[in-house]
Amino acid sequence: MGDELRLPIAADVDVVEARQQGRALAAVAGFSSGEQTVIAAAISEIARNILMYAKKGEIILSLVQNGDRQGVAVVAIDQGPGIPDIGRAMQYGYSTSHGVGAGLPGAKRLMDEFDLQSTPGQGTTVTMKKWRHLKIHTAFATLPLPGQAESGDLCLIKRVGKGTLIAVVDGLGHGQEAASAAHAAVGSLDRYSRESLVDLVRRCHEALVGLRGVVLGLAYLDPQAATMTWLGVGNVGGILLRADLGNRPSRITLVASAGFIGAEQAHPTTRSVPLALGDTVILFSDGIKDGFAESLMLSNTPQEIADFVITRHVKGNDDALVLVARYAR
Ligand SMILES: [Mn+2]
Repeated sequence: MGDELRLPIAADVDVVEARQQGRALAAVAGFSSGEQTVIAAAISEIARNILMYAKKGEIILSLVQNGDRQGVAVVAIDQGPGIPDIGRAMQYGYSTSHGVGAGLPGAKRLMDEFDLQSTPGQGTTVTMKKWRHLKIHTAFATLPLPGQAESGDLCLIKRVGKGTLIAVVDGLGHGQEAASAAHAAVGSLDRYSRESLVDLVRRCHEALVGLRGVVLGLAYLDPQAATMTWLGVGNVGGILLRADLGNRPSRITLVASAGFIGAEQAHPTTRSVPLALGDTVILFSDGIKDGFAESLMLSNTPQEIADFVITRHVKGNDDALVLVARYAR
């Protein structure tokens, strides 16, 4: 970190070089191939802007870090004539030259942060950054009650907007009727996944007319806001295990509302908690024994954790399901 790559820009070949170096640095920072292309394109635009208006200048590339996030910073400096009207220069389609690219507004659109400083007669400095957002990694494991063809425990893992909706649904009892109720509830969660968690509970309630009830744990993890909202109804478990044990409670337990969904309208309350890098959320049905958290290794992957819980902590007298989600790179 902190190492800068300074690239002179005075000819077309320099633009190509800056582009390639920017792509390489983005790869080092862990950006996907598609994101590398976006960053290279933004570098191209500001490097061409230097050639077009100032004839020569410099592009400075570096890795940057902000809390949990990593990214790439691109600074373009020239001592050219400067931009007399920045507002106008940032409008699409505006160009005093006969360039073709999307120019500065194009670069701004491609990056997460964009700052332009320009003094007529002295030059222009463009500073832009692209951040790698953390992701939600998920896994689950399930084990039906021995002798039953179908499990009454189901889960949903679905990308919704920028985040991920996760749910563990346990149809009351076990066997085919429990499975039918759980399928109806999960189908409803899937269909109305963009609605609020409280509305989703109502949707499940409506979908369960004439069927058995279900209990469920529901959470929406938003990697950009770094928050999780969750709720529970009935006998279902949820824990948030903190990756960083310093200064914070190392564990938060989901407090589920009493009852179940399907008979009376449930009115659960949602709770929001901030997420930090490496935090791990586990939702589980009551076929899993309580108290497994102490035995977990948070260095394991979500799938390893799910497999471990389903192998070692199943009660054996009910269907069992465990869902693991982690906020990580
Ligand atoms: Mn159960």
